[in-house]
Amino acid sequence: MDMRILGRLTAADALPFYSWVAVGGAIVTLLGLLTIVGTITVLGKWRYVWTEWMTSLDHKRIGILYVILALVMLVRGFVDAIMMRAQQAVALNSNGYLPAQHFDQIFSSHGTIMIFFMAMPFLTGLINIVVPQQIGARDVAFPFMNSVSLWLTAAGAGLVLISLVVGRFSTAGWTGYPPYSGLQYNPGVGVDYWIWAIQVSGIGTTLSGINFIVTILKRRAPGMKLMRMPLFCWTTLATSILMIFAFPALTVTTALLALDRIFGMHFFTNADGGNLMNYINLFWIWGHPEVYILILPAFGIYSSVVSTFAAKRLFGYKSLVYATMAIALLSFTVWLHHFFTMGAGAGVNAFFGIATMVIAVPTGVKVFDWLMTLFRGRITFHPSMLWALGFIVTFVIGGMTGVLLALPPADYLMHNSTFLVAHFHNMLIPGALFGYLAGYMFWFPKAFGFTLSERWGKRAFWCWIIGFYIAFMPLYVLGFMGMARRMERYEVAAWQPLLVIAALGAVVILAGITCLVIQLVVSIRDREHNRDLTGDPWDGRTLEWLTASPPAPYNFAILPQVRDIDALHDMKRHGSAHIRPKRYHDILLPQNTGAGVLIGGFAFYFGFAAVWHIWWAAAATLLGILLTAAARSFRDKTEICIPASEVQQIENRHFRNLAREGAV
Ligand code: HEM
Ligand SMILES: [Cu+2]
Repeated sequence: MDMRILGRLTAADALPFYSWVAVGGAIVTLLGLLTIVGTITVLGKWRYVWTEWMTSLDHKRIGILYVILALVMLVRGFVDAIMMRAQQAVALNSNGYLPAQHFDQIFSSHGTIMIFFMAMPFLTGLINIVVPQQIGARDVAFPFMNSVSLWLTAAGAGLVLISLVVGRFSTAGWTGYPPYSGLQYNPGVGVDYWIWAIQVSGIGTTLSGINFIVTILKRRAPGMKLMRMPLFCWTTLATSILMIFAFPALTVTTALLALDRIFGMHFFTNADGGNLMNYINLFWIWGHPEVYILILPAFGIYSSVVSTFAAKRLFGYKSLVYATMAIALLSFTVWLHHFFTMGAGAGVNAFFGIATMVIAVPTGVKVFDWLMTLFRGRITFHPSMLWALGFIVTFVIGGMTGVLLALPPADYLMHNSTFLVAHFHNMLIPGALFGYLAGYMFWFPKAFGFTLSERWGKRAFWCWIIGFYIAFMPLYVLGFMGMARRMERYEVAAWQPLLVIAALGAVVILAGITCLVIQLVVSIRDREHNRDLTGDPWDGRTLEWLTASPPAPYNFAILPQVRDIDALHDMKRHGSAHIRPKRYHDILLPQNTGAGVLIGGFAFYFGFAAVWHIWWAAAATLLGILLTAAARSFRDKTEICIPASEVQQIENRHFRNLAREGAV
């Protein structure tokens, strides 16, 4: 152990002078930070940002912050992707433009960012914004814990970003397999950044899982039986259950790896009594459920979108619920398909191969139900609907390549090839990201009170889907041609044309990302024109469309009474959607607190200190977290009261808007 004041942090090897590309990345990262801080300062908005957003315990605000984090990290993760595509397009018999070590950092940070800091915050953000409203609640069960989760996630993302400026990131891939991630082969700080970024954000995710489970079980409006919940609430429940069972496994795995690295323990070194296969088993006990944590919420979003824009009740509601829960359960039974080559017997491999294929059954049920919902529906081609349609077609292709990989003998040939890279992008881009983007365009007006430009949304969709096919279909072929994943240079001339095509596909996706940015900018510019005063721009079917857009801090002045699956649709049919109560009551809401931000800040410094072995600082920050949590728990007054008169004023405004639009 290092006992110097700054641990192993010395300016000489901390700064990224090993490659000009890395220096460029560091500068861009710093400029990005400066731009954000500078803009808020110049506009004089720090007070507003702090009191209205950073310290807010309102689930909708927390959700929006999560989504902003996800979109920023999507751009960062995509920059990594396009750099890799550019490198592989030119690296035939040459070193390309990226030093090997740097290329390795890029695929590691790309995978890590996309999974942990793009997809996870995106889905957590959407759940936060939508689920409490869909179940007719005023907030999540534990609003303060919600804020802690957000800031722990942000702290983890911060650690990945800072690794580009001070030190380096891991070169061991997003999975961090030993022995390469062990001290012997990877003595620098890269793997430690990876470990602590995951550790800090992973605890936030576990807390989120607890929060959503309790929220859904305890906070439903009167009459909202479990079997009347919108599908998105069901998939949230399933995802949250997976979060609380799977993430602790990851926490333990990376903690053991940290012990190996810091204290020379031997959990995962094959010498001295350890076994690296323990790591791989533990990692995928988290890792396989993780892909369903990413995909199930998207399934819920597609269910909402498809039934809304087909103007029909969801076909086979019950079968969708059972299929969701079956997928959640089965996801824990297949982890071994990630290492068929471990050397287990044929019987073990056959079991896990078949278990994997069984998941195709409930998934097929879902696809069937969505198609039947579309059948004879009055279809509106809103961009969200396009994402859903693009998903159905593309996801089925990815599913079939997955069944192929589930055959142990086939997997022996393909598992480390670009075929695998094509397969999992084929699942995760349509199966997760398209769903989040569909949800983003669907619920944006709910969060902000105006709709997003449909024209730019459609352009974004077409660029993404076309770009996806051009970028990833060649990788299937390259896999058959024997190209391994994670190659920074190669000598096989026949691969190059396909890699160039794949790079062009990434450029088309870049156009898609650009469209997303333009969409946001023009929609904000035209917001008065796109204003939605009813709170229900798509003739929605579920309760979130009953609230105003943006909703009052308390969502519902009077908790709604639920009598049907599509609660709002049912109310509209009976003319009972917007009935004024005789009188309003005082409403208690959680009071803002800076404690969540403080805990996130401490966690960031804890991670940084642990990476650099600055042990006194690590101890101090842990103490800081404990004291902050203790101080917060001693506070008696954690709620504010919105008096009935103020509720009435807010509701009057909403009813005036509804009247103006002819909705009441
Ligand atoms: C947006 C377009 C995307 C492009 C162009 C892209 C491209 C790439 C490339 C070139 C690689 C390295 C392939 C190799 O090993 O040779 C890669 C790896 C990977 N990508 Fe993506 N990607 C994209 C989106 C995503 C998304 C949305 C996710 C997850 C939600 C994701 C997750 C991963 C993971 C986990 C790896 C493996 C990293 C590793 O090898 O450790 N990617 N991607
Ligand atoms: Cu798996």
